[in-house]
Amino acid sequence: MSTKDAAPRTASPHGKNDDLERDRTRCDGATLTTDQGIAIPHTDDSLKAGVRGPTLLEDFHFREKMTRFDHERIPERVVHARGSGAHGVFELYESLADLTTAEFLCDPSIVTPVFVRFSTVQGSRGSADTVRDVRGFATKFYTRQGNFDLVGNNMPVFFIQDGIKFPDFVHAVKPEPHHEMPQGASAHDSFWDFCGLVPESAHMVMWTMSDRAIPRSFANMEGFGVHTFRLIDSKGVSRFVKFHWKPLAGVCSLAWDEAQKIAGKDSDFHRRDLWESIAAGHFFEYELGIQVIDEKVAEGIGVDLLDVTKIIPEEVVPVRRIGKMTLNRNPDNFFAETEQVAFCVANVVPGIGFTDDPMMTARLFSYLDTQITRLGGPNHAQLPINRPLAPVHNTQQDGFGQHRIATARANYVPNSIGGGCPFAAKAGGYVHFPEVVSGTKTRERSPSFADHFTQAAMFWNSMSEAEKQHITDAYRFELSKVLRKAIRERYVNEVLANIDGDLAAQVAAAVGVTLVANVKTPAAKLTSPALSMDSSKPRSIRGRRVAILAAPGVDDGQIAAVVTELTNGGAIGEVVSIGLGRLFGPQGPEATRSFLDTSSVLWDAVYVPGGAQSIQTLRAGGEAVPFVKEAFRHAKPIGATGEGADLVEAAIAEDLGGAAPPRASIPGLVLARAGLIAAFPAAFVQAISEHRFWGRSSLVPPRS
Ligand code: HDE
Repeated sequence: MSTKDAAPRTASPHGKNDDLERDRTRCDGATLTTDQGIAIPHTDDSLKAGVRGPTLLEDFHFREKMTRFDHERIPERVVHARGSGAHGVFELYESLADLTTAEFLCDPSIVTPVFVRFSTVQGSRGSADTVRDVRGFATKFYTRQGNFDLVGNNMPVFFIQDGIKFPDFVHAVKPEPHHEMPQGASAHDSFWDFCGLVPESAHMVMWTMSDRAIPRSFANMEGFGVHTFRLIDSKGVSRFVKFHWKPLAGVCSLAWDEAQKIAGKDSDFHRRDLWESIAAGHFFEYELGIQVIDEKVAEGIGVDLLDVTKIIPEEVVPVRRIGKMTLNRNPDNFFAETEQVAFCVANVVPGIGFTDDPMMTARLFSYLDTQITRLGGPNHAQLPINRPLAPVHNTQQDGFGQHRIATARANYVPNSIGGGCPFAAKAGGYVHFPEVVSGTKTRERSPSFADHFTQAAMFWNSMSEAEKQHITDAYRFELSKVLRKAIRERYVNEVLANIDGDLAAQVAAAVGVTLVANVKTPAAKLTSPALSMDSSKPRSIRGRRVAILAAPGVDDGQIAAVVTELTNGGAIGEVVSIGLGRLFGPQGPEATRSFLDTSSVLWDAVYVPGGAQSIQTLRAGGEAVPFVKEAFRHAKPIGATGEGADLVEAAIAEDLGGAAPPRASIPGLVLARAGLIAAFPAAFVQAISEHRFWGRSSLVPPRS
């Protein structure tokens, strides 16, 4: 029974929130002290020999305060440095006891607390959110059997097939070594050099050139465990499984021009959206999905499931939705929670197991290893955000940052001094799947990993016309930034020509290279409709932000009707004006944004209400028309009532070079003159729920 629409239950009384409560400090009425608890009466002046004399070394308060400050930063993650986190809960729809012994997947009455961290990959901690990049989607399930970390991405494949190449790939995509540029971007020589020489990256690069790499919100991204894992049942039978997250808000993205501008206007765009949405009670929701396939059956589906550059199309093995995750609580402290959280692919619970995917094996080593440096030693599992809810007993000891005081006299197993404690688990402990393994040691790639282009072409073939155009534009943009012509030539001729001839030709023409290769587009024209974002578009306006452009003299009644409709649907409508405050009289709406502090790119839709004087002021001010024009370019829904329609029509005519087509033929444009005003709010909301009207680009003449 799906409980998809039910409100999330709160986690159990002993959930992660209660667990973290032990460590939350509150300052209400407290006295300032040193770390030793010594009360401090004064912290504005250091201890000096005379009011104009030297500061004394004796000043322990000054020394402690400065030393602590000097050591506040820890190394950022070597990849995925920029991230944002949230707490939540996972609720299972129905028992999967026929597939796994993992308790949190067998008992629907259990509410499992989770912590999720979303991230970009390439940029540093302070880089912009809306860059073209893969997004990390890492989830820590605090289950009663210990922590299960699903450390996934928002794309289901990866750039390389063997983890030994990960350092090379990361060096190539990160800023170049001599001048540390560019930040938060793959559009540079070393990335395209590597990808041109490593064609196994072709499929993943296709995904990163698609709009999936510029999501509108973390709420609008799918998530993927990427690797093939195992589910193991109580009889020890193992089946292959791929994990998916399906966002209930639908999948949608920004326009590339918009994403670049947002990076300057509000580099915290996704972080702010996550934070403000949760604070406003618009929780982010995702269903956990699984594709389960018998290992023997998997051998016959034409792709090697140990190869992370391949997917199982959803049309071949459907995704079964098994539960819902709701992100419903912002962290209290960014450093303590989002920065210190440590995910590890090796954190699995009984009933979930690994496969021989050579990328997975590398990851099983890398995460704990990197965290020992990043979090200052081996005891980071004791940090509040990382510690499991399940009790921890073992004989591991000492190391930097040990927080426990072990009282046992025997710190080894087996022992008789401590009565044998801690005891090995009698039942229910983690047992590795007893896979039979044999083989000759070799540094070779399996021939079953060899086909790099069929699924890249399948992705391309499955896109809508608008998606194909965006992908083509992305290749053009990125390769245009590559300074060395030989790298551009190689990518077009040795990679794109193997995927699609038209794509290769269009990109070649734009980046100044000649398509010399025989186009070797894969013979089988495979498609998978589920790959198109059109198949999972948003259906509601929840969380959408609508700019209402108004000046004194506006028709308040029109604003009120639209705001009510937006609020009812869970969207936010804010008045943007020539200044902030109550510009429309004491009863009128308040302008919470002005043209000075916001920008068209920060909104999902624009509404221009009527009122002759308001429209006259807005047009004279010179900001409103470009605001609407830009929204039009970015394919956003635009609505206007009364005289507002004049302003919108003027903006569109300007954008289309004076030749505005008939209004009815412009998708996503909702205009209502006097007679239609009553029906307007519902029609406008309907347009917003469709998110974007990419088809509109055919009306817009190309930029000179
Ligand atoms: Fe990671 N990855 N990765 N990765 N990865 C890290 O671990 C690594 C890969 C992913 O929000 C690091 O603690 C190797 C695939 C996410 O804290 C590091 C390989 C996928 C995050 C590391 C991969 C991911 C990381 C850096 C190739 C999708 C951020 C800091 C074998 C399934 C988690 C850290 C967070 C972070 C290694 C490939 C996802 C260095 C060696 C494939 C979401 O350990």
